[in-house]
Amino acid sequence: MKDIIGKANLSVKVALMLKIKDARVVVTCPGRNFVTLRIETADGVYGLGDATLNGRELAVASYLTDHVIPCLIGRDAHQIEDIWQYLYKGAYWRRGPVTMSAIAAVDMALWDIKAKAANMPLYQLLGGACRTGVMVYGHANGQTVEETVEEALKYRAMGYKAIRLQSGVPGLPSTYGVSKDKMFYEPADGSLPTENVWSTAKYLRAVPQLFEAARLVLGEEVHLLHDVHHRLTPIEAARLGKSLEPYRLFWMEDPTPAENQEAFRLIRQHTTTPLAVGEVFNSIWDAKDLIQNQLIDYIRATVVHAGGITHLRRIANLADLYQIRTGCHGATDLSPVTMAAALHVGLSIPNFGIQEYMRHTVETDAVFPHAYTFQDGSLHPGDAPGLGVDLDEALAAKYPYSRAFLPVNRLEDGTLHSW
Ligand code: EZ4
Ligand code: CO
Repeated sequence: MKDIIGKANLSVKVALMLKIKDARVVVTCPGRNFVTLRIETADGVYGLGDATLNGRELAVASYLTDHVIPCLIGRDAHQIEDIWQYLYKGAYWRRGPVTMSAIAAVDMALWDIKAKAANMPLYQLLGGACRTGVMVYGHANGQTVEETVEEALKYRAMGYKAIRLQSGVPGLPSTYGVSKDKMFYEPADGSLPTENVWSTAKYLRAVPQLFEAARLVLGEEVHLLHDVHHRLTPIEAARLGKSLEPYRLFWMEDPTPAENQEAFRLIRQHTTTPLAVGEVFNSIWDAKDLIQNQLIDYIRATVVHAGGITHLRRIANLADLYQIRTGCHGATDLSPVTMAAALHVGLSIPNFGIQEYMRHTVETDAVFPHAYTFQDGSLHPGDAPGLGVDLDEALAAKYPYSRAFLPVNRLEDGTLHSW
């Protein structure tokens, strides 16, 4: 009895007010640029948030340093929802990737602090685990169909249960999403944007051939995915979806841009290939019509670009009502801090679908030591208190910011693509 009372008293000792004493932004480039927010409380507990916006990193760094951090000092780190509302509504200028990435970084850091203060891995505070791990998909890509399928075999040998396939398009010199490096793919590749050439006709001929070969070699068990990178019009996407039906894709991603959410209705009417979209979304309003009209099957909004854990959970909750599952963006430009946050969310929500997982380089993993681990095609966030990711600032300082852009895409006659 005494023991029980002693334990109860211990739990009361958890600080109910955690005053934010300091916050700073760390920009580092261990192979690619990352922007990280570190919030520290008067008690010495600190939290990390990712604020990386590929190709526009310094805009978010300034937003945080110049406009957000001064408003945080002295606030109670426990008041995550109130601080979220304060930064969102209080800014007057709502939404947009820069603002929402900055808010996301604050939100992640505060959840990290709260879970550390509670001495629990974050997923426990979010309701606890709904599954044993978070199924991930890796990227197999190659210049030719043969090369791509060979890469996919390597992923399957590593235990992956889901693989995204991207192949070079015959007749086009280079294709976005198809890298020279295999395991560590980095699309932001120039200090000025490189230019790719695009032909929809050539692409639409090539993709079904890739998936026909992939099913023949890889069999029926493994999940196969494909990313269109917003390159098609709705009717072209409808045609691609239809032509891929025999190969039973897990999803066709970003078939057309979604500024006009209604555009997906047209694709939906023509194909049973499942649809995923949302890696560039930054708010629930970007997804509202897509979700409420059941125009998609997977929502790809992420912790870092869609307002943090607090807002992503709101999006996931709405999606759950309409039998839509999550499939969060998880490319290398989302730091290990975002990956960890995504894993805690993915483990704890009812409608988790799949998580993208592009491996970070050894240099990035050294700057961000983390507790999450890969096993049997799934990631688990680990049981360290908080997010389970740290930042080695001394090591980070050795990698100064290096400007890098995502490529632009032009049609063969020079017209800038995509819509
Ligand atoms: O183009 O992360 O699904 N993954 C992707 C990525 C994105 C980059 C953009 O920064 O589409 O490769
Ligand atoms: Co994508």
